[in-house]
Formats: sequence, C-alpha cells, structure tokens
Amino acid sequence: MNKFKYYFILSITTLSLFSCSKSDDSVELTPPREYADQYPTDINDIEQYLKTYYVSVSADLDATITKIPDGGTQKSIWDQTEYELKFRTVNRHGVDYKVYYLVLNEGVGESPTNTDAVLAAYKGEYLQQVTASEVTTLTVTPFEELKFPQSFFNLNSVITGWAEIFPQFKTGTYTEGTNGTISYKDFGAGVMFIPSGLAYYSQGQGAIPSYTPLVFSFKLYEIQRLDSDADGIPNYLEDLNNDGYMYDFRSTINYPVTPAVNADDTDGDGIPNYLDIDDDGDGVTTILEIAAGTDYLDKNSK
Ligand SMILES: [Ca+2]
Ligand SMILES: [Ca+2]
Ligand SMILES: [Ca+2]
Ligand SMILES: [Ca+2]
Repeated sequence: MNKFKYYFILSITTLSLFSCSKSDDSVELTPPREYADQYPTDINDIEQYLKTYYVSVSADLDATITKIPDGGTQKSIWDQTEYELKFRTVNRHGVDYKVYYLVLNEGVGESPTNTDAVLAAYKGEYLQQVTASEVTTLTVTPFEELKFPQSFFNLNSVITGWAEIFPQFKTGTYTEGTNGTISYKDFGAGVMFIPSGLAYYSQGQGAIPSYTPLVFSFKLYEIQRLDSDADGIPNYLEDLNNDGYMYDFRSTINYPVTPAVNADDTDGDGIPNYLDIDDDGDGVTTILEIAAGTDYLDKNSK
C-alpha cells in the first residue's frame, strides 16, 4: 500500500513539473523502472569501470581515478593489489545489490553505525553509457566535490550507499593548531561504487541524471553519535548485535520482506531499539527507567 502511495506522490510531482514547462496538452509519464531490471545494467557499468580505470593515491589520500589509455600498462582498480577492493551485499527492493568499495585506509578511530552522522570530505562522479556515431562509451562525469566539510551528514538521511559503506571505515586522530585549525591523521579513506538503486535512482538529483551509478571517494574525519529516539542511549549502544547496522523493517518501501527476527529489537514489537522509546516493552519508557535507576541497563546491556 505504501509503495503505491510513494509512486502516486512521485507522479503528481512529475505531472506538475510537466504542466508548468509544456505548452501543449500532452503529458506522458513513465513509471520508474523495476529495480530488479535496472540493477544488472548498473553493476555491469560499475564492473566495466573497475576493470578499465586505475587509481592513484596521493600522500594525503586523495584518490584520482583515470581511464587506462590504449596500450597503457597501469593496473585497473579491479586487478591492482595495493588497495583492497571489497564489496558489501545490500538487500533492498528485493534486490541483492553488490556495493564495491576500495579501502585506501581503514582508519584507526571509531566507526559510525548506519544511524550516526559523519564529517566527511568527498568527491562524486556519475557513470553513464553514452552512444555517439553508433559507438557506446562509458563516461564519467564529476558532479560535486567537498574538500573541507563544515557540517555532519546524518547517514539516516543520505543515500543508502553512504549509510551502508561508511560503517566499514573508521575515523583517525586529530590535533588542534594554535590558530584553531584542526589537522586530521590516519583517518579512514576509500572509494565507493554505488548502483543507482541505492542512490538517486529514477529521480536523479541536481546534475545527476536518473539511473546512474555513483562513485564517491571520501575521507572520514569525524563521527557524531546520534540518539534517534532521545531516550538517553546513543544509537550505537542500541545496536544489540553490534554489527554497526540497525534497520527499521516497518518501512515497506525499503524492506518489502520483514525478517522473522530483528536482531536489534529487544521486545520484538517491530520497532528497533534505536527508535523504540520502551525497548523492553514493559510499558515504562526507557528514559524513565534510567531516571528512576531501575535495571534497564542490567537487562539490556550487551
Ligand atoms: Ca536512543
Ligand atoms: Ca545491528
Ligand atoms: Ca522494540
Ligand atoms: Ca521499558
């Protein structure tokens, strides 16, 4: 039901845009593609990119990714062995997405969970097959770069690809200069390769066209622990199985199939602890239990 509501809202938005920009009366709406139909195209583009581009990394972990020229001897990202190319399988929309990421440096500090916020520098590019004179070429277009981040991004409200990959990295250390500057060292740095279904998909965003996989190189400077249900316990301490991820399976858009057991839901009411104001379901809110000094932490401590 929710799914239909979502599409309905999308259609209305699209319709109003078209109504404004078109002078004739014809309006054609194309429904979003099926995620399962789009994914094979995306993963092919990503793997083609990984096999035909190489990476060079500066001393301060800036990644530059370049196409291997004809006859070039550079090793592709796929074939090189200096940095580990890993992937994480992310199930959404009934699709097992493979999200590749390249570890330039894992970091030495703390990892965010997928419900925390990050202070990160990043550079984004999109991949697109472009056909000209009957020849189709994979093109790479930069769309955004943020070198000196000033504010934190809540991983819960950015694209899914970010929320899934940042927890695989750690922060570093930092020192404060006398003039208030901060220098970061040993931070996590990497490159992630995200299928469009875990990015902006059919809608695109700004300069990013619809249905384009995204490549982000990034540096993880700092994290901010969030407390989404404001019960006094930060999210990462409500991650009962300690895997760095918490999910709200009530969202039928993101998770069409609810697992039998949510590992991060003490009372099994479907609301994960990080969003549940009464984690143990005894009718007394967690925040009251903490204030009263009852045995909340004994019962729920990991
Ligand atoms: Ca909390
Ligand atoms: Ca978890
Ligand atoms: Ca619960
Ligand atoms: Ca309770």
